[in-house]
Amino acid sequence: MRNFFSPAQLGHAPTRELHNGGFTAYAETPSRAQQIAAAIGGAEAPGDHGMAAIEAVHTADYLAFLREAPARWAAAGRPGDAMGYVWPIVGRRALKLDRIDGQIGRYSFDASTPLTAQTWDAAYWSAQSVLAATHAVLEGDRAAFALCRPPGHHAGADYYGGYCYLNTAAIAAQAARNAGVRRVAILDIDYHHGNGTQDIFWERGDVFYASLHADPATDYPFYWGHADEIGDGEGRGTTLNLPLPHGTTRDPFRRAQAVALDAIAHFAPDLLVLSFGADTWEGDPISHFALTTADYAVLARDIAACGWPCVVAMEGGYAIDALGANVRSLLTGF
Ligand code: Q9C
Ligand code: ZN
Repeated sequence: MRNFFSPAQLGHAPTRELHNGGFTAYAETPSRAQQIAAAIGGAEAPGDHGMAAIEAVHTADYLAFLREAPARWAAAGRPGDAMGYVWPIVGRRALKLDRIDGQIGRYSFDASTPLTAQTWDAAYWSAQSVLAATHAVLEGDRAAFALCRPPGHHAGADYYGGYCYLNTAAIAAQAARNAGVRRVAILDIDYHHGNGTQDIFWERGDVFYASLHADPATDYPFYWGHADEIGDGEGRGTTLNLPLPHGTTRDPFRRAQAVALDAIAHFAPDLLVLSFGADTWEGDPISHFALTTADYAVLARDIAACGWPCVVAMEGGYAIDALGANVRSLLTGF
């Protein structure tokens, strides 16, 4: 199985985030990617597939904002990383504002996701890694792994948040569609709901989104991922949310995954994108499920047994010392 990762993804290193009412060290560190790369025997640098696949998912004004915001923040005389502090209430007009602070509110949804001068390059190469894995699968590989970091599933077409800037799973799914793949399914087994991916494909009948995640009644991102969210319009019935309680162990997780795989099988995809977060691990510092390292291989075998060509995109996972072993365990299942 080929693995893809670019060293340019390491440049993004925000110093801190707002967490539980105070500033803490940023959890989504460059060392996450280094630990994973070391544990899986290294990774190939992706080629540069350019902007087209990114522009097929994200709006032009959002991409321009992401690229320009850090310089504008610095020009405003601000030290440190660009961080927002004001957000529009749901339903407010999407005003075209001038000041950087207003624009951060417009293009983000939380205070845990700073922008740095290196953020754009790292996110761009994270997207190139998933595109390289997608092309490997389109060219006949059964599965390929993209060591995406920064992660992607919280980023929408025109917003960032949850440590995510460009939605790598969505970029992979849309690139496959544009290459002629008729139906694509995304299975998201990160601890958190992939609100960005859900939003991007909400009204799409050609891309199925299924997610297992901590119940948003108790967990981030709170405002998405409830069981009654099923998509709309052409996409009505092609979104499936399976919230799970704190303490979830392998067997209930595996049963929920089987429900998702059944629904995906009914949809009959030609390709699967797996959004994989290892923050479901029992020792994760910001999460509350109880999967073990060995469980990931079991879950991956259940997925692989369905027979769909599979692009695996890395999402979360914050127990740095266990992260490499957890990803290696998952990949052995393919
Ligand atoms: N006090 C991913 O796993 N912080 N993102 C939650 C709770 C944001 C996680 C704060 C968690 C984002 C890709
Ligand atoms: Zn997560």
